Amino acid sequence: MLAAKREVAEAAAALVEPGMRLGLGSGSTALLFVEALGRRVAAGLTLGAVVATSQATENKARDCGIALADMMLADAPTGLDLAIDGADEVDPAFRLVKGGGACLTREKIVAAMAQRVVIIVDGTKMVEKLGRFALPVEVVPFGYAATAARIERTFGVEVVLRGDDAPLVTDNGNYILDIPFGDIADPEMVAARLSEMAGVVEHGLFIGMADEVLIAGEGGLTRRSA
Ligand code: ABF
Repeated sequence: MLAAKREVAEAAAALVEPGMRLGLGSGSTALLFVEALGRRVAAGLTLGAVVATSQATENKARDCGIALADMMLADAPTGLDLAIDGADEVDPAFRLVKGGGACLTREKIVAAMAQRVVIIVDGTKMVEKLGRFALPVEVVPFGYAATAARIERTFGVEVVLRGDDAPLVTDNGNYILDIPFGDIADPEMVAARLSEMAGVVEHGLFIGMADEVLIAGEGGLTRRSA
């Protein structure tokens, strides 16, 4: 599995061209990509503005000698040439479930900024139907029990607040509710219903965002375009 992730991470780093404005994803595969990119930067590759989708990725990028733009500032980049990120599930229509690492909101903002979004996964992430992986939803802590109850009433599924002894707090200071759908029959409908709910910051369905998927498997690397 690690070898597959490394292979796909190296292939993603090879897609980066000099001067590109880049979005760096989160999760173990994306962090391997950041390491591979760091090696190219150390070898002389120059980049345009680079933004990270999580504190963990920010730390890794800095360790690898990659300079980052501050996304909290008014003059932060508003567009990117390429974003490279992992996923928890990818279906045949390139719809994604993301957020297993609790970074979905920044990941979606960065993907929305990018002209081209490349998703890097190992073959186990490719599914016929989304939903086996519980769908992460980032919610504001204020009134989160009411938000959870509204989600449960809407979809008839019991949600789980992420965290063991205490709620997990995201990089944005919010909580994560996981919805164990099992099978999402209509991802567009679920996405639309969640987006209009008070208290929901963002959900982990990424629809119409991925342009390409790089898949590492036993037979080597596959590249698919939307
Ligand atoms: C992020 O990290 C995600 O949105 C997804 O939740 C996760 C995938 O992690 P990994 O590459 O470790 O499987 O990209």
